[in-house]
Amino acid sequence: MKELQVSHTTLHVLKGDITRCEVAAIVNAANESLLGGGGVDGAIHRAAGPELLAACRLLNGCRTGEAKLTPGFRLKAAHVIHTVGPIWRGGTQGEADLLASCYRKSLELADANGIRTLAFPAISTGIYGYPLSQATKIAVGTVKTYLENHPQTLITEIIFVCFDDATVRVYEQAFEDLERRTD
Ligand code: AR6
Repeated sequence: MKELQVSHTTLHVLKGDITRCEVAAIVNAANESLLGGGGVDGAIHRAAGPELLAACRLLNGCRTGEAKLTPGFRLKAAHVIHTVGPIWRGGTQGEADLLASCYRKSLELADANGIRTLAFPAISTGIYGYPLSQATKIAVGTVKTYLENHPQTLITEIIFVCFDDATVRVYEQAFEDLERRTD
């Protein structure tokens, strides 16, 4: 599927289930309790096994826009980066900054832990109701800016994992828009 090169890092769009990704870390779209939930969070906890919940209990939750790290336990990924996206409340409650912060903090945590490959879900666009095209621009734009501002990053591969075709199309469009802007 579509790729975008940003300095020495390749961004990919992939359709599928993030729990099956063979990367060093997968990002979880969690809630502030970090004690599990539905959507991608539920899928990650099921695939990682009960040890993940036990590890999350020790973290004392996570504020919206922040990120915390655990092992991946039974996942193929060695690590899970748990981040908490904003609940969409019409766009006037700082949602865009908080969503950008999720991506930035996740990348900082990856770099701080020597993680070279990671996969993001479309944070906040499911149960939390963030409009998909706006969220996607923030996701791809924030990652690109981070990579441009961190030439020493260890990260070589970032996969945006989309659960359905509609999401794939929106991410591919966002890649094309960025490509066009740098031509
Ligand atoms: N792999 C990849 N993407 C997935 C998967 C999967 N296995 N499952 C769902 N998605 P959501 P949010 C997509 O609702 O909006 C939880 O209860 C999904 O189609 O998982 O940030 C938490 O505990 C959508 O595109 O996360 C929080 O309470 C995207 O992942 C709340 O939901 C995000 O949807 C967080 O809501």
